[in-house]
Parts: sequence; structure tokens; C-alpha cells
Amino acid sequence: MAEVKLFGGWGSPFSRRIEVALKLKGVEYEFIEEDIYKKKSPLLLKYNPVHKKVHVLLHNGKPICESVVILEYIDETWEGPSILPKDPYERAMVRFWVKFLDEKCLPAMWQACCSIGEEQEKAKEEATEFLKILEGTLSGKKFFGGDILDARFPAIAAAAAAAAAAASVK
Ligand SMILES: N[C@@H](CCC(=O)N[C@@H](CS)C(=O)NCC(=O)O)C(=O)O
Repeated sequence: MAEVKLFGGWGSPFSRRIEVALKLKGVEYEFIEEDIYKKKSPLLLKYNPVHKKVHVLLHNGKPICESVVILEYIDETWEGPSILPKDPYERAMVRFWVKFLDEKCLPAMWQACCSIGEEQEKAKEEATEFLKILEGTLSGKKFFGGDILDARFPAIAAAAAAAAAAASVK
């Protein structure tokens, strides 16, 4: 049986999206919790020498880094429900919105949670604007990927909603 290990962080939305994908595909894995802010393990640094961050998926001893790259690897490696849509245009749209989530929404929400005063108010406004754009893409659909469950979105959207609630972003 293939050996699958995930080096991740407990509170990380990136970890959750990978775990959702592994569970959807029915892949058994070992979760290795990294203490990313105090002391990264020598194994994490060995497997991700470029970014020195979680997440790393170790498949039969071979490391794959970056959560979106990992998701696509999982989709291509294991049978089971598709994570990405089959249609090339739909795939491109999913990649576009994932980039928007990772590069716009999450940093704004993180800032809204971690700042104070004027800076926090500005971050809340920005996060609210981005979340509204994101919500608009749902337009009556069940999941962000349409009828197909896209593991990237439910995972990250849940984390995003929690972060927004924590910062009282309406
Ligand atoms: N683009 C990366 C983001 C990874 C990331 O930001 N990891 C954070 C935890 S959520 C981390 O390891 N931070 C530790 C550091 O920056 O040193 C991915 O999608 O995997």
C-alpha cells in the first residue's frame, strides 16, 4: 500500500483543502502536525527547502509542495470523485478563483483578524469587498465548482468564513 504523509498545520485552511481532497479520494494518510511558528521540523525543511513552509505531501517518499499543486497531484494520481472539472474552460475558471482566494481574500481576512484600529477597518472593508465578489460567483450553485464538489473551495470558504466572523467582517 502506498505511503502517504501530509505535513501540515492544525489551523491552516491550506491543510484542510488537502485533507478534504484526500478524504474525497479515499486515500489513507498520516497527518504530521508542524509547529510552523516556533520550530519547523528538519523533515519539513528537507522536503520543502524552497519555501520552508507547510504543506508537503509525501507519497512513497517523494515530496510535493504547495497546496494547489498537491491538489492537482491528488486528482491525477488517485481514482474517485474529480476535484477539478473536466472541461478546460471550467478548469481555467477554478484556477482563476483559487488564485483570487489565495492572493486576495485570505491575506485581507488575515489582516482583518490580526490588525487593530484604522488598519483593521480598512482590512475589513477590503475583505468584505472580496467576499462579496466571491459570493457572487456562487449565483445559486451548490458549490463553487458548480454541481461538482471542488475540494479547494468548500475547504477554503469555510476557513474564510470563520476568519471573517472572528474579525466581525459582515
Ligand atoms: N502557497 C502555500 C501557502 C503555504 C503557507 O502560507 N503556509 C504557512 C501556514 S498556512 C506557513 O507554513 N507559514 C510559516 C512561515 O511562513 O514560515 C500553499 O498553498 O501551500
